Amino acid sequence: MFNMQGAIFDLDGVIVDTAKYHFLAWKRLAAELGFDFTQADNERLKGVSRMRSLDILLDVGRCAMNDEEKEVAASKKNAWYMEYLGTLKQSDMLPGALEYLNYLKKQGVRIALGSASKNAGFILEKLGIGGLFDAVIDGNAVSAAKPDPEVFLKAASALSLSPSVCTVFEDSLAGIQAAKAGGMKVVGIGSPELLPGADMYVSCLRAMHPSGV
Ligand code: B16
Ligand code: MG
Repeated sequence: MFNMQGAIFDLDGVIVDTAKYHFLAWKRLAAELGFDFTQADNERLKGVSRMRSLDILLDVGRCAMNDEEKEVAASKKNAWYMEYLGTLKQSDMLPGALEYLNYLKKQGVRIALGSASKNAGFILEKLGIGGLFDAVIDGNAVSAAKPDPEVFLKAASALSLSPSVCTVFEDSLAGIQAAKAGGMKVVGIGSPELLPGADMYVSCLRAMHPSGV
């Protein structure tokens, strides 16, 4: 494997599948606005910021909103999303994620979160894994969205490590581009066809654990 002194994890699609809850909330907003929003449309929102996601949704429904209306709509969607997250628990983590985090911890690898979500702290708390992270850089801490490397550079810096000894785990194309732009190794969670540019690919974090848990 790579010289991995730091491991930086994306949240949605890597540690936990929150995309299904985002989908329910965006679909509810679309219904209120009078149009349908499909699973295929939802794929376009993965790894994308909340406000950019709203723009994509409005594009799907051919709707226009001014900035004030957008703020109201995004807040409404987020309230529904947080309500859906209410039942989230540790057993909802993606296969092998908890085991791999614990394994890295035992190996002395420093661990950070690098997510676009402004709800990352809340989600880590619901999963009961906040204590495993040496640093959390989320949507509240960055000004430039992926594929800009800011989130991962801030994560490496918070771990006091050079990007060259950090490995990023990502499920979105913009995230892979961000990690490469930051000079890090990147493991794509998914397929090379959908996520070109990663250094290696696995279907989930279970495949990273040496004992294959
Ligand atoms: P929030 P990640 C991303 O998480 C999601 O993939 C994306 O669908 C969402 O719009 C974004 O977080 C912002 O989330 O509304 O909670 O701030 O993959 O970067 O961990
Ligand atoms: Mg993701």
